[in-house]
Amino acid sequence: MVSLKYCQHQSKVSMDFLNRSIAVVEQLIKSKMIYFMRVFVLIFCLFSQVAFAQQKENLLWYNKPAKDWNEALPIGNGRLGAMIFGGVAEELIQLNEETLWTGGPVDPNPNPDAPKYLEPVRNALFNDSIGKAVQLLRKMQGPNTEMYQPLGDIIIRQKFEGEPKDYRRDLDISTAIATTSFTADGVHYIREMFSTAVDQVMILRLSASKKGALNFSVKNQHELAFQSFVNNENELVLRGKARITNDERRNPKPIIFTDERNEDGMRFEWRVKVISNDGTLTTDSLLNISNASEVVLLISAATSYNGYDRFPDKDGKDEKAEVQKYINGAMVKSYNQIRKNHISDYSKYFNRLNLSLTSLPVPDLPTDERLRLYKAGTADPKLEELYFNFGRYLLISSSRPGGIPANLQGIWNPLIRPSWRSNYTTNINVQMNYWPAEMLNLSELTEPLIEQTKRWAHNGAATAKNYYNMKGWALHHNSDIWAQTNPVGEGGGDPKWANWSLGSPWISQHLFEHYRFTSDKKYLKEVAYPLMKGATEFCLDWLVEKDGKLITAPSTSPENVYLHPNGFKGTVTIASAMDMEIIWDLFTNMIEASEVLGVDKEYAAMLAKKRDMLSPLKIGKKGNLVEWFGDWEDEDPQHRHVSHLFGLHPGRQISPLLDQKYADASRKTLEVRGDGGTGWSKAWKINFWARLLDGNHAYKMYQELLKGSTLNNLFDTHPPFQIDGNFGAISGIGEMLLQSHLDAVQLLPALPDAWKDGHVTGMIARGSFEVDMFWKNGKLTKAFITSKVGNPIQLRSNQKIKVKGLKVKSSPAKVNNDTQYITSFDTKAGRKYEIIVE
Ligand code: FUC
Repeated sequence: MVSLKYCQHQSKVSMDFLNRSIAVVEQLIKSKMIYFMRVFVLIFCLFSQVAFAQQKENLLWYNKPAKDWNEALPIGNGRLGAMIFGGVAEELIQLNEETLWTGGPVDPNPNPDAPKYLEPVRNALFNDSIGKAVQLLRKMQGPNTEMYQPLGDIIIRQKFEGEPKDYRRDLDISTAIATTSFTADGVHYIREMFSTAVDQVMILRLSASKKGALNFSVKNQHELAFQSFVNNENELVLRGKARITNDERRNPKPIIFTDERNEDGMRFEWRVKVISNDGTLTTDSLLNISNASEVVLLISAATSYNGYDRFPDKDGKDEKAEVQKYINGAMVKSYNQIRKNHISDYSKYFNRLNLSLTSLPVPDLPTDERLRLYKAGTADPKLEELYFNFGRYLLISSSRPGGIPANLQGIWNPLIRPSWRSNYTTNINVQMNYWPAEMLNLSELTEPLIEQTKRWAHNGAATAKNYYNMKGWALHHNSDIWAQTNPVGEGGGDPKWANWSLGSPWISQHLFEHYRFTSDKKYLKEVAYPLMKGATEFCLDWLVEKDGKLITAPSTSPENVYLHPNGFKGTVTIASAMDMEIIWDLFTNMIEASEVLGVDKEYAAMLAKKRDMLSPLKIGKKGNLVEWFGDWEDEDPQHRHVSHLFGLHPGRQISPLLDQKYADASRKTLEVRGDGGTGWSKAWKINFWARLLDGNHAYKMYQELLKGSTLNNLFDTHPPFQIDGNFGAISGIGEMLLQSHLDAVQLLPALPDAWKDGHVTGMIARGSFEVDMFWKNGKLTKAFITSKVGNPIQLRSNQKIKVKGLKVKSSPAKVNNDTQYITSFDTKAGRKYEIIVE
């Protein structure tokens, strides 16, 4: 075994502290220094309580192993992920690597016949021949996307004497470290695991409180064909290949790993290296460790993925060399060094924001038990905080600069045929993943999405041209690591999802939002604006003029079905509200961007004219916001998508601060839709209600999500697990506390009665301001605004405020029956302003 220098356990800082302190106390007793001992015990008690209290805040913990994947605990460094089950005699750790996908680069023109159907589709729609339009749209479809794949499993079989007791497993989301521990026959065993972005390895340390008491074996496995062996370095190696084809559980295809030219079929490899100071290692097909005291398993993985446009087999990276590189890099460092670097890297993101919703202590119960009680109606604001922080943990662990965006399951997927291929769905899901990033002070983590957008723009230009003969770039409803952009469905998909075509304008919103939060003009000029302009070009070509209005045709309202007054059901129509709102949003952003950059003045004026011609928002007979071209009923009035409220959130076209009648219509729409839905649907509704400035209803939706759509490991469930709900929910909480989409920075816009006293520090508002807020009895008591770049600011608050040291006036503004206050002032970059409530 390789030996590596590392000092005693530090995983449980407070446990260690306890042990060391006991030793000191014993010393003191021996030397009869009773007086000093008393003083010491007092100080120790004080400190250890602080340590425990701090740790418990951000801890998911359980007193039994996971019974299934939905109870296992996720760790990740953006690229390497694991789900830890915490088994005692048999531990299962299921692994992922973010680039392991089926297939290879896209065919830019898979359906050369597609363009010829566009005019007939439009004619059919204009003649209300919806059946015919659907039939024709199927002919305009292309291949389905590829699928995200599992990397394989590690199985650890541990031998010990006696019955295991004092079992516990936890995930500390303040350090991103998972720990499993138990006692057997008087020996305390601890397993500590994390995935570090610094060294690109996962590391698992097993230890026993008694010298030489560790006896276990390590095995690897994969559901598909693989090679496994122990190499000369005593590393357990698993080598495999991803399939070249994709399929679905309900329609499996034969498993094929290679094409004739060895182009596709991603290669992958992962290794487990054993490092220990004592004990013995024997190898057969397994690593067998006996009589060790402390063992570190160094795990790294790589695939041959070499970019979205390169064949992963033929032109793939040397994955073996990559794995070797990571292992070699980590080998020269001590465990404690790796651990320390990991914590400081992770906490530089995590510690930026702090939310407190209560001064109550954390209930001393396992997380699953707390969730069970919450579902039964017991209030637990600490659980609401924990879920919020867990969402931030998940984003930091699944989306890191240099990587690819978090997919439908972030980076955690155990299945070779995952639901919805664990891909990117662009009609809500992938966007929802990134809603919280900017405002929760994780702006850098949007980099993978921005980079992916460049790839979409490249492939999407071919799709716009080859499918529609149009300019710009198009992105349809599904995508993958290969940045596929064509309509999916393979001729059999329902157009209500497969042919949805407005991915490029929607994703462009994220490009502009990144600018709005960071004020980074260089980025706006060089990256965002050209991509946004490409999406605009597509939209301009895609719009059709009809009766003096600009409309889209074909159009859907994902993935809903209408009941036409003429007695037929339909999915495809013209000018759905969502289409109009998305295009309104892009044109508005383009107009603002061109102004900021001082470019394309005439172009912007043309866009403003076109924006005015867009088919307008309508209010229906029920007082609802109309979803379809006409005020038609829905087949399912409680449908999970609420696409037509795009303008309320994530857009900025509808707001009670702009025009109460559309806000009221949105409220009515939400009332008709109800408070149910899938996990992500409830998450979206938190955001909607927050934007309607109804904190209590937003909070109700948060409760609905926690009660009805949350698994024991706090993953969101559709069902099954989808990470979008986790991210959408924490975005909603952000919207309850701070809004800035209408240029003013609104403090505590939708605080619910349930969160009477609290504070949040480190949130970000558009215009590049860092905001800290403190409140009592539901009212703001104090705030701090740090101006990052020196933009002028307009604050909107429910109370009259002053700015310490500045002569500013807080002027009243009526919103419905409430009075709000507007306070404007210039700021200096880097200066922190104290806001005092009068
Ligand atoms: C959209 C939703 C589904 C699911 C899928 C991944 O198509 O309508 O509910 O979330 O994405």
